[in-house]
Amino acid sequence: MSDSKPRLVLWGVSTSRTLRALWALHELSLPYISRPIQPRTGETQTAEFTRINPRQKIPVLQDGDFTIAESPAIVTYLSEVYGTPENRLVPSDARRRAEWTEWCFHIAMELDATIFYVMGRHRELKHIYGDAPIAVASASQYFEKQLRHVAQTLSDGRQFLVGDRFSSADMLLTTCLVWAVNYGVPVPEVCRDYADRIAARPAYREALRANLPPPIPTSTPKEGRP
Ligand SMILES: N[C@@H](CCC(=O)N[C@@H](CS)C(=O)NCC(=O)O)C(=O)O
Repeated sequence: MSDSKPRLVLWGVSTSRTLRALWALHELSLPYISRPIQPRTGETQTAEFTRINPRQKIPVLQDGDFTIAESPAIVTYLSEVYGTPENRLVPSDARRRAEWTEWCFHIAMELDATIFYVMGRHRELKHIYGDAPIAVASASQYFEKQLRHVAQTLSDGRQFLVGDRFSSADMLLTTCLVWAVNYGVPVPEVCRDYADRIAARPAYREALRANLPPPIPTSTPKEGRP
């Protein structure tokens, strides 16, 4: 990549999904421009952004004339195009890659959808999506049940979910686990220890900072005013 203006543009900050995309950019040490728009502010509904992502969702990555949405897809794209053998986030061996695919789909479908869509929407955001305490309680139990195999997989002392190196499956899982812990969902100790270990990675800490919403501008007093 040239030293000139970065060609990667990442739209979105402040959510667990935008964090994943930022985390990948930092794991791969890629220069990028951040467009720090946020959900539920109207910024995802503008004509400009709707042209970029008709789904009106963040995160979205632009790489020159190529646009890609969905956090797991963004992370995969960045690794496949810009990753090196040392820092790639996707396994290269066919069987490891098959396991990685299985975990990514499982986490996105069973864990992310349960915790972010059902619990997040109908508890934290119930003023927008409606109060549904039974759905929230049952999603919490479902999440707990789905974590059993995660806990079993991690309990043989392994550091990472797939093989013996860090991959984007760890990024997806960690973002779900951190949210679950913060949300008071029972998370087995082996999963909490794992999430703490993964979240200690320098790129995660950098991404957390990059994911902060921009400060609300304070109005500067106009000249001549008291
Ligand atoms: N499956 C998508 C989910 C993206 C998504 O739902 N983004 C939400 C915020 S977390 C959003 O942009 N909502 C639009 C809005 O509320 O304005 C992903 O993983 O990227």
